Amino acid sequence: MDRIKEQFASMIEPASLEIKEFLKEYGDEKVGDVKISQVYGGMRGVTALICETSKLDPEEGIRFRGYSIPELQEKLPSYPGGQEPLPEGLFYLMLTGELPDDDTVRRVSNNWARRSIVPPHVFKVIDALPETAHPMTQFVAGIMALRTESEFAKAYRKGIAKKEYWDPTYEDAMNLIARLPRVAAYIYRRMYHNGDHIEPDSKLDWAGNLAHMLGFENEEFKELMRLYMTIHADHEGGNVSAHAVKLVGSALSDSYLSFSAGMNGLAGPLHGLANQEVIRWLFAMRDELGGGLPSKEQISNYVKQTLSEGKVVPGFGHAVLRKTDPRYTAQREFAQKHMPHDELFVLVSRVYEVVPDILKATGKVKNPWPNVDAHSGALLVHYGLTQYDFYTVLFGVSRALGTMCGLIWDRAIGAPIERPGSTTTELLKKEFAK
Ligand code: CMX
Repeated sequence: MDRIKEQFASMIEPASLEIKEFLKEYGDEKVGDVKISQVYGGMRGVTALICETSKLDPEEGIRFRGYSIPELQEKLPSYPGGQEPLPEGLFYLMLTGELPDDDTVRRVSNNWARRSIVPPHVFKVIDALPETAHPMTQFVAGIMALRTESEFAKAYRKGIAKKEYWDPTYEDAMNLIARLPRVAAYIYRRMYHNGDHIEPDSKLDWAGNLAHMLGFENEEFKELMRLYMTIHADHEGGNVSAHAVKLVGSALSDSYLSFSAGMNGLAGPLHGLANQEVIRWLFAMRDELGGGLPSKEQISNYVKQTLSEGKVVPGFGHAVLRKTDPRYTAQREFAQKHMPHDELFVLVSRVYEVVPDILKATGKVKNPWPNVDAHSGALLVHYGLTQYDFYTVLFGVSRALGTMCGLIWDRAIGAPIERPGSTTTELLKKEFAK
């Protein structure tokens, strides 16, 4: 058994016991009342899930196992000579609740490198799709093709005991995380570089190797990938991608089935696809205004035009957050450090100065501030990754870290199948509209 797995195995019993005892004592307490408006309103603000890996505070933003993004930047190990946190470290933190040292992070890197070989049929499945198929379509097809390797599906068929479910789930999760960068890079090179693929470099870390396979050898870009993969990894349990993984996983669907469900959710424009939509929208604005850097007044008019056409301003707003997303801030700081005069970064900054007041003035947008997707594309464009249709795939690779930790824990503690109740308008009216 590998050492990470061994350590995780030793945590299962105490954690299960803790939950059991907590439930015994407090199981009948209430965590809140649900209003009819919440039943119709996408369950906003209803606490109905357990997610141990991270918690989102509306005012403060995300904390991973209690650590904010600046704290992760300070406390997680970096690549030799680098400054950004290694996503391997965040994975370990989310899985075990403990901060890793350099050795542990190297162990995670090596573990994933050992598992990273993608079977050839996965590439054939991707190749069977037209090159014009959206990268997220190709990504989900690739994930489903990887499912032939599912250890959980094999073990379940043989007749595994409930107590052991976590073990093949851990294997699947680790294999999936290890293989996703290769699948993502394959799609990118297939679509945008004539299928001129780049072999992995097993000496590199997980995110550095992804950059390398995409075709970017610039050290700064590798640092960006490390930061990117860290900040997109998890956003507590109720967002569409994380919840879809958890929901589908609760039927004992394996990691591949569950993760692809999450990726189908991430591919929606109100969720992860917003990173592509932001750059598409910024480029369209620039083109319409004749190129160059638009003035604040021009941006303001363009934003108002977007709203008047009944569209959303991509990259702004959030279902939970009520302030600027700290993931936006982390990316802004990266830009200020590495590319302060980049024209697209200056445009993103101007948009930040203009949009919130306009959204506030609508009187209905609850959070006028930018989210993670408002910034990520500008950084990628700077280093030459301009093919914005691909951006959500990068988000997806990162999201595997949090969702797979969650799934391993769900199997370890025997989380039950999800089955919330539903009702009808007629029944609600009968009960309340007297
Ligand atoms: N532009 C225009 N209108 C917006 C808006 C925006 N950026 N954000 C919210 N609104 C509108 C909503 O569409 C809604 O309008 P209606 O009442 O006419 O339906 C109203 O304001 C109230 O919405 P809300 O309660 O403030 O926001 P929700 O929780 O319903 O939705 C989100 C949250 C993210 C879907 C929404 O803010 C949005 O569409 N933003 C743009 C897309 C985006 O950036 N998504 C990425 C989010 C982060 C991520 O998951 O990656």
